[in-house]
Amino acid sequence: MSFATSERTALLVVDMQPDFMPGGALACHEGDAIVAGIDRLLRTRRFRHVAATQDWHPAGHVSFASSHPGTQPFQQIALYGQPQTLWPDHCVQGTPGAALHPGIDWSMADLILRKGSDPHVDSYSGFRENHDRHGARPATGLAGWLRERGVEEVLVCGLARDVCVLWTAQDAVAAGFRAGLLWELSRPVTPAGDEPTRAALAAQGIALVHLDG
Ligand code: VGL
Ligand code: ZN
Repeated sequence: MSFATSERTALLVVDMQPDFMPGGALACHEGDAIVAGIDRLLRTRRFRHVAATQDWHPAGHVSFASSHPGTQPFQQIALYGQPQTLWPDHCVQGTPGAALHPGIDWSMADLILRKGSDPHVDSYSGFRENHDRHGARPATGLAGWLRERGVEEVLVCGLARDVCVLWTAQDAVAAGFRAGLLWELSRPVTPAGDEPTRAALAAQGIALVHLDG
């Protein structure tokens, strides 16, 4: 897909935070490699609408392995009847690892949306929390924010390609937006996740967008 933007296109920058960088609490593979590119893209001022998400968990969050005695990070458990991957403690509210990455000029971000602050529910997507204890996926309000601004199409970049970026793109489509994933401006937690990610994008009509396209 070529990379044309209009007044009706929004850029969504997902979870660009130190904890997701190499050496961080929940490092993404080559997560630091996309910092400069995202900064450059923002500085082009090509996007009329820019929203950033910030993973923002209270200490003791339900997604932390440390909250479930006897478990290890990256293990899966059942939570409210749904699979939940357990993670190392990460993006704890107010800690340096949870900050917006200082290598990006955030001036162009119109909205900074924090997610994952319910101690009992994880939240990968910028649009909806993961399944809660009642089986619902509460909305964050992002779809309404975009719709009220006349947005019809979103381009998603950031971290992690196989987790929060993918879920955000999928929920964008479910909310009625066209969606594309900026492949070169995302990186996975697990490189082995790239094939399933490509398959999920193809199955759900999410465009794989190349910056030089
Ligand atoms: C993420 C796992 C847990 C992400 C956030 O930003 O992709 N992954 N929390
Ligand atoms: Zn998280």
